[in-house]
Amino acid sequence: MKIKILTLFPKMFEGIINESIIKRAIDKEVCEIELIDMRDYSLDKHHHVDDTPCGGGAGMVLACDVVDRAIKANKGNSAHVILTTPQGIKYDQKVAYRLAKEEELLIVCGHYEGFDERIRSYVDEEISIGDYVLTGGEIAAMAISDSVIRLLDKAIRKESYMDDSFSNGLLEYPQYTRPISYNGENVPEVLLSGNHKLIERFRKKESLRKTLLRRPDLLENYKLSKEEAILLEEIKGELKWKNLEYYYIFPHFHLNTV
Ligand code: 6GU
Repeated sequence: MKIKILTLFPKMFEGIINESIIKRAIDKEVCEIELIDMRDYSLDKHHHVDDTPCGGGAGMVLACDVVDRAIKANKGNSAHVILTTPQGIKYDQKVAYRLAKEEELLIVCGHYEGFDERIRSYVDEEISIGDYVLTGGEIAAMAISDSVIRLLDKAIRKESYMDDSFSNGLLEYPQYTRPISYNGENVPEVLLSGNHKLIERFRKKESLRKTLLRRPDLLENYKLSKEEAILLEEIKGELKWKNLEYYYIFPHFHLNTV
């Protein structure tokens, strides 16, 4: 896969392209990341890319002609063009899987003070990485690139992401490693039993328990298998299913109902 990123701050990406999994994926030619400085597409001799807002008001607005030229010069005939903006569709693992199927992505980093509305006409879709505001689209572009690249064949072992939180619609089960006993907390015995059937059942159940306690919204759209439905009933029995238990296990959880 090729990912081209149109940005005013190419240096911000040095960290992710020079470290860890993403660097390895680039070295293995699983993907290529090209950083393109939007300023190169300004016709202005001072390389201005933004201007004051029509109608007045504070801040500067990224100009549509600069972005249009930059997209046209870099999209080739097949790149899927993404604009990062808090007004886009909310990014999640499903979107990551969809984007991972593209041959080429062109990510246009939104501007911290706003961009000309007409830029929307030059992109295929708009993506937000959550309901909070970043100073610019660069960190969003990094989050999108990172989550897509790790799904590419040969970037990481498939088994490493098959059980990821969200990949099957649930949060991931808890993991442990040595020491077996630490500060009075022990690794669950079943994980030391060598019984793969029981281990699988434990993981499925704890994955459901985590999801129920931390992200009950994910369960609303999740189709339970027969086995999972039984496990979930077991869990609810164990928790005695009172709202107060949310606080006990997940103290930062905000209750909407009392
Ligand atoms: Cl894509 N851009 C900015 N500036 N802020 C965001 C965002 C994107 N997603 C969440 N917050």
